[in-house]
Amino acid sequence: MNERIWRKSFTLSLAVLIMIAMSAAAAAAYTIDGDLDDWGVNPSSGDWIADPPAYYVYDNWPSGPTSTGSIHNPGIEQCDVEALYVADINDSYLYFAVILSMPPDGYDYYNYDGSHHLIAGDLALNMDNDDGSGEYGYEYGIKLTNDSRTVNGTIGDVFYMPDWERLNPEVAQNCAEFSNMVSGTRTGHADVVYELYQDWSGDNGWSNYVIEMKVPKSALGVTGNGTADIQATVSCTNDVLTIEDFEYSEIPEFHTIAIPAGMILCLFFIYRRKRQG
Ligand SMILES: [Ca+2]
Ligand SMILES: [Ca+2]
Ligand SMILES: [Ca+2]
Ligand SMILES: [Ca+2]
Repeated sequence: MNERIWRKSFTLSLAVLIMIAMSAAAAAAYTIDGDLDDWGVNPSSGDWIADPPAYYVYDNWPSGPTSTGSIHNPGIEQCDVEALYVADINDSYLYFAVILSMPPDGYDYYNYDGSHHLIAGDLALNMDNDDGSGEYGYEYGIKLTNDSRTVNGTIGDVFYMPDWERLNPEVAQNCAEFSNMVSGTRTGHADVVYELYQDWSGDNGWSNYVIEMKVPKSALGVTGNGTADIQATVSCTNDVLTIEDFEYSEIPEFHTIAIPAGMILCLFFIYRRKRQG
């Protein structure tokens, strides 16, 4: 082939391949940094609804907004779970975000019989959408606190077949049947950021917090497409948000990533040899 034409067609195909690779990278849109701008969410500017393909539910006590049809009173602002999000962008992970008012170290609630240490509930997943598998149907959980009453491990650890308990039944509103894992079989680890929510640092006289996480589908036993139920709550179960029938996709096969990357590398080396030769 004429050298000049060869070079021209090579440059064109390289440009196309780089564009394909870049658009694939752009789809990996969620950065685990405690900022939900990448979800299209910012309550300070009234943006509670996440951009597609994310699912959302929100219910902010006392003044709304709410997507649940009512505004639930959690007793104290610290127990308000404000929003829950989940997304699948057809890569090897599932992405979750929670907006809540419970600090990462929990909150000491005092009443007539003393102090009660409240914490965030662990994220609960009914990955097979079968209420008969897993306690209360939720056969997977993601550990979200270091509280010693919960299952041993580090924040982000994923557990299969956890024993779910309500940690503060003595002050519970019983909006959910359970809150935290006390045991289980570890299957993997999620990236988790749980911190003060910079974009919406408080409401109703108390701070707001954000939990953003990225969980390998392999740790959740994903073997194909499916639907899941997800629950976020607090240890007294005074508030709960659930997303039902979230549709997730199978783990992408290696060749969908490897073939374009390999083609770019091959072309690069052919081009270099031709230039040198
Ligand atoms: Ca983010
Ligand atoms: Ca609130
Ligand atoms: Ca709420
Ligand atoms: Ca189940």
